[in-house]
Amino acid sequence: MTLREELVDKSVRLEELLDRVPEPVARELREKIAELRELLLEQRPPRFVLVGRRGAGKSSLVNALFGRQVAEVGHEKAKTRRGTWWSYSGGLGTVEMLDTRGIQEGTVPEGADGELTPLDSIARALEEKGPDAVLFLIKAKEVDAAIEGDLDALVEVCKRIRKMHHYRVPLVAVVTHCDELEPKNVRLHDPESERADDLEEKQQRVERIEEHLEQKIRERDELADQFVAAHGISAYQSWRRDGTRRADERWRIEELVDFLLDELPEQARVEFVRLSQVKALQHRISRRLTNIVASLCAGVAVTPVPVADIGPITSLQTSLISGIGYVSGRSMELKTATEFLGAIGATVGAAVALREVARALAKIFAPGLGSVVSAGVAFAGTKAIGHAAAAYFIDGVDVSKAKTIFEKTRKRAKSLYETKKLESDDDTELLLSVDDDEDFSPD
Ligand SMILES: Nc1nc2c(ncn2[C@@H]2O[C@H](COP(=O)(O)OP(=O)(O)O)[C@@H](O)[C@H]2O)c(=O)[nH]1
Ligand SMILES: [Mg+2]
Repeated sequence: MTLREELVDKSVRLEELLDRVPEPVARELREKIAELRELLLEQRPPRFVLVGRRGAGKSSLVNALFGRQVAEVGHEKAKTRRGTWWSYSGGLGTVEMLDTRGIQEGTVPEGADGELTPLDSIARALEEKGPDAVLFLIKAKEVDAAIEGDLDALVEVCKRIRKMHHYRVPLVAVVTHCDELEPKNVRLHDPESERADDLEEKQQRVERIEEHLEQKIRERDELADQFVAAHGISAYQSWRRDGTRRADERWRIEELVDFLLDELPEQARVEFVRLSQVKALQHRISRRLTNIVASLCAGVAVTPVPVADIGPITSLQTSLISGIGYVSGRSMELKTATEFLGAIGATVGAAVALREVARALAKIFAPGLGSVVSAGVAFAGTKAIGHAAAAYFIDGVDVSKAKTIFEKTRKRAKSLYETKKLESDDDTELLLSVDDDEDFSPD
């Protein structure tokens, strides 16, 4: 079975189990299953509409997100013809972009969309697929210049989207070419080798431009309520003919990814953190997955079910490991999880986490043993697996370090669970209260 089939199968079985769980826990756990599905099963590439003049840096932004050359910079090729969603793939993932260039230039349509105006051809593409966000790109030095025309184009695009899809798509303004601001030779991307006051001066200039642009956009009533913020960046990278990178002057791209991540629907998040390779964000998604699975496992543990039904717990944990492996850039396979467990098991010996949890769970169905204790074991075991897997796949720690993290996290998670248990005499209340984003990383 592939991980996908396994997850589909197990989440269906879990939902059946939840029929025996009292409210509000059942509802809460159903929501978690839905979240897990969206994150791991219904995932798809993020979709952005790019609005900005020729040369604003749209293709460069795509490359900056990937950290590699996936889009042609400097000139437009036929394949990036306007009015088509274009997929850019960089090994670890895909983004879909719709370049709206041409709207504000008022150029005569060419080629395939012969009779269509630029706006109509873009509208046709928008009809096909709704975007997750609109990115408005403008060069730092052009923010002061006449940008009313660009804003008109932006308003048109946003209006069309709203009319077609009945939602207000988040709008993020990206101020590009910030590296070219005065003081000119101060390198934003290499702050250690610059004087602090020089850097500050340049950063303040960026800030002022962001504020100015924000104000300009907010003045447009049609945009005000979907506008999120303006974000200054440098997307500059250059490549040699042989494809190797000659220069990387990217600045604040990781923050932009972080920022955009919040605006994306669940389905597009895993793909986005995977392709952009921002470790802190990969950790954030991993922690979410871990928390979801930990409370699901604890939920299953307090469910009065026959021993034969404990399968979902081990499956969920295996999915968690594979999911974290996937977020880090591995392929979405059960093998990823097995390999990790094998590696950990090699030093942990027979006490493999999954088996231990299963054994503990088996016990709870024996008469006389309180189930909540074991829910704590399931919870702590899952947290430990999640944190060890994140350290192993995302940070690349070695097996023995992963094992240490596993042990430490399990102890901490267990004591957290027990503390919460003392505060609450109700199983269901307890389950809901341990579902937090507490950081268990030992370092
Ligand atoms: N210095 C600097 N140059 C940039 C930046 N972004 C793009 N460029 C350059 O601007 C030119 C146009 O960029 P491109 O991405 O093709 O713009 P597009 O027409 O909007 O797709 C290219 O020469 C890029 O190398 C940036 O942030 N800083
Ligand atoms: Mg381009």
